[in-house]
Amino acid sequence: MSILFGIWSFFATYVLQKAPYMVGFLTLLGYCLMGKKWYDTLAGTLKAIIGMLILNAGSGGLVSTFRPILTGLKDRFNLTACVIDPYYGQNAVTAGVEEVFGKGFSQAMTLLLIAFIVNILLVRFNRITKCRTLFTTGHVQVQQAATAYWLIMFALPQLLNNNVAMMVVMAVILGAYWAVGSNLTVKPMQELSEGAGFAIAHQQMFGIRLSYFLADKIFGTNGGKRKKEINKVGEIELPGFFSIFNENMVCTAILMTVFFGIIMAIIGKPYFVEAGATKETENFVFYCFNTSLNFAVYLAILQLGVRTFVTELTASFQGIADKLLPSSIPGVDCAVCFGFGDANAVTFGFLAGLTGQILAIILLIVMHSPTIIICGFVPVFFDNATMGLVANEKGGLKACLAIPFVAGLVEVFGAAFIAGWVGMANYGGYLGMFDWDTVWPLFTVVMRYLGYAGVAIVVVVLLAIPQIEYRMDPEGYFLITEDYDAYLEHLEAKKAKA
Ligand code: ASC
Repeated sequence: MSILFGIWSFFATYVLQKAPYMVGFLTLLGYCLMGKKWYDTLAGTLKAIIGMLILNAGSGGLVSTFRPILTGLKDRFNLTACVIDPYYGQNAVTAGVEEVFGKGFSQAMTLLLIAFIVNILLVRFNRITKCRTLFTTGHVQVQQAATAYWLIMFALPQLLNNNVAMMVVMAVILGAYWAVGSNLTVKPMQELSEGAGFAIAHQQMFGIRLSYFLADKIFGTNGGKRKKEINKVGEIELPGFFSIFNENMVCTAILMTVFFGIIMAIIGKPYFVEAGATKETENFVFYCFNTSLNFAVYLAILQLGVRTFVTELTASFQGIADKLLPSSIPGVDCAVCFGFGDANAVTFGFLAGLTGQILAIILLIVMHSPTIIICGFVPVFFDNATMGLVANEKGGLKACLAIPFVAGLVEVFGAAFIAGWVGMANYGGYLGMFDWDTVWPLFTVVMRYLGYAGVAIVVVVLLAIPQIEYRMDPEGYFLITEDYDAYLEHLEAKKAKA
């Protein structure tokens, strides 16, 4: 028994929670199931792990360089504010959960495991459930388990005396959210990547689908019903001087230097000297310029990581789809989609989202909101860049700017409401990613006011979503994950008939 527990504990700590090794494990399993030669399996597994590690180096570099700049605003102006950022959110749970609910978070790993099993079962029986995607992003699952723990205990205090009921409720809701949310991104991602064979398993999955839907409805062809030229970011030929913006690295470098240059100038040199980021003797303008250029550097690293691991993971996943989880594809980190579509849409989506968030924060201050939010780098960049990229595919430049801008407003207002209401703002942070500023607050309200009936409503609504999507195109629904070329032919045939 203790050996089994040891194996499980090793797996939970070093595989389940660490995306590179989870991806490596799935690649290994997939290739083994396909009966690949051992040395090809070894090579593929290593490439998958290394690719994810490179991706993490890129996203980690972005986060560690640019997060302190945004939170510097808070320190510089002595604001008591709630930072929306997954790591601040996790710290807030750790710091506050015991004090507020009299319950520590020692059951987090059990919750994670049961919720993951719920996800696997929903995919295993997908002829009934219609769920096609497996969540593989462990670090995000940990953050979400922590936040869901708080939100659900707040909504259903009656669960506090019943550990078993609490675990079941939480695991079912969280597992269903993982399966259903990532399933919603199948279509946007298959279109964006031209059938690369992955979905997104992150924190803005409903946001991705909403962005895809609205971009097409408002700015695009409305499902082919409207004749319209879509001016995608990558297709716009800028004249003269502006043509340099067509080059992604140059565009990112210039825009980030302007944006972060302004923010860093507002914060001022003494703050950065005190934080040990620069020296009194170093030229501050040079420091700002160099820091801003690193944005383009980390983005390039991140894209290299994507190119390294995506083919290995999706090719090997075929083995899992054939033998264990039929018609399924892996759900991966949102940064993976930055390797597809128009690279500049990532930058534009981020800047539009940041503008929306800053405007919303100013409004909170002006309206004397009891909870003031500070934008964290992770939501403002990863959410809005992803949604911008998706919006651009369906609705072009205008969608790529408008949708993340509105999303930026929603992220701040949604976070201010939920973090203030449930008391997480008092501990300085909230997860703050798009789904957690929209659908999760909604779940919390429903459960808080309707109790167990609310739990049933949340679960039924979640599980109904893939059913509705399936009914809209029963023949194409599984084809899109099984054989993308055949799916495209199916779409053509459908169009010809109509
Ligand atoms: C998150 C989180 C990160 C980033 C990363 C993006 O939600 O916790 O570290 O997004 O996953 O690549």
